[in-house]
Amino acid sequence: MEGIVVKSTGSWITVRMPDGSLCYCKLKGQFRMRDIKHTNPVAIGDRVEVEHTGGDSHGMITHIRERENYIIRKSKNLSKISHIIAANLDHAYLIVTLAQPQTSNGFIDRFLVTAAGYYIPASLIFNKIDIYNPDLMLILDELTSIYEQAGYPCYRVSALRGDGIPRIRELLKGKVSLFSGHSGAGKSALIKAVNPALNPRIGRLSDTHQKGMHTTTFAEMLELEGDGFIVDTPGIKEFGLIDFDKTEIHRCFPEMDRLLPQCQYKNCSHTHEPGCAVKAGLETGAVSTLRYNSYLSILNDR
Ligand SMILES: Nc1nc2c(ncn2[C@@H]2O[C@H](COP(=O)(O)OP(=O)(O)O)[C@@H](O)[C@H]2O)c(=O)[nH]1
Ligand SMILES: [Mg+2]
Ligand SMILES: [Zn+2]
Repeated sequence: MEGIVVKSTGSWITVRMPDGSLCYCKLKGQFRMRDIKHTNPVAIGDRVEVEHTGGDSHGMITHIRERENYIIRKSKNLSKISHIIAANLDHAYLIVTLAQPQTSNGFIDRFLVTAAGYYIPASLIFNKIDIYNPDLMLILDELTSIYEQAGYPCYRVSALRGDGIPRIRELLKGKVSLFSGHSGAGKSALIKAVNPALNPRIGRLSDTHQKGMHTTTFAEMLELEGDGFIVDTPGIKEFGLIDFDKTEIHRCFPEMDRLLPQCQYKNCSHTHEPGCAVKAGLETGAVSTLRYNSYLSILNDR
């Protein structure tokens, strides 16, 4: 029987079976050493074949289905071994806040580049609109227009007040969705607003032990009532990029990628080349300066 891995932190791997029951599993020995690129041979979101061993509640994972996609944690050193945060994601949502805390544009663009790098469709959810003053609302309008023009849907919500929540609930139905964002942006509160029966830890990470310490936090997969899963990523600041080449970065900026055929050079980096359609787009407003600057900054530090 095939199930989906919903937890994989302790010594048991929790697999949700098609009937909704949970099965606590061990990995068959062969997998443990197979994949030396990753510290974890099985990750949440993995579709796995389970053989029951002790009644219905215990089993053995005998097969891991090939992943459609996955994201890894950004590694702290030059180690070639990475940790898979989650696999088989349908959509990635970045929870953005313009205040308390403020999410920087650089952070938003890095997230979007990463999602594109993994071929995961992404959207932005602007949270805490209940506390935005008129100036922030103007910024919100501006960002919404920039990102929607680039091809990323933008939603505005207040997890606290309930604005925009039914729409989000609708989007998540039947999907495996990643929730990411700065600590304190309201990921947990949003999850609770979408599905009050769920109880993610709200407002914990930023205040106590998170800062400065090497805390290991794990993503968790939460099952939504009425179909669907959310992958919450507490404490995960940035995702790692897989085998990324400078010449591919523009692919992760859809509005620039669309213009490449009009650049004079097929391999235009949109920096110094003559006849560059992206640079021309900066003049006409087809490409936003804010996005272009993020592009340059990502290009430069790789
Ligand atoms: N004003 C306001 N505060 C919020 C909203 N959503 C979350 N918060 C608060 O922001 C803090 C961090 O929320 P939490 O869900 O733990 O953030 P997480 O770290 O992203 O999971 C908590 O004190 C929440 O009560 C919102 O829509 N409006
Ligand atoms: Mg949280
Ligand atoms: Zn160009």
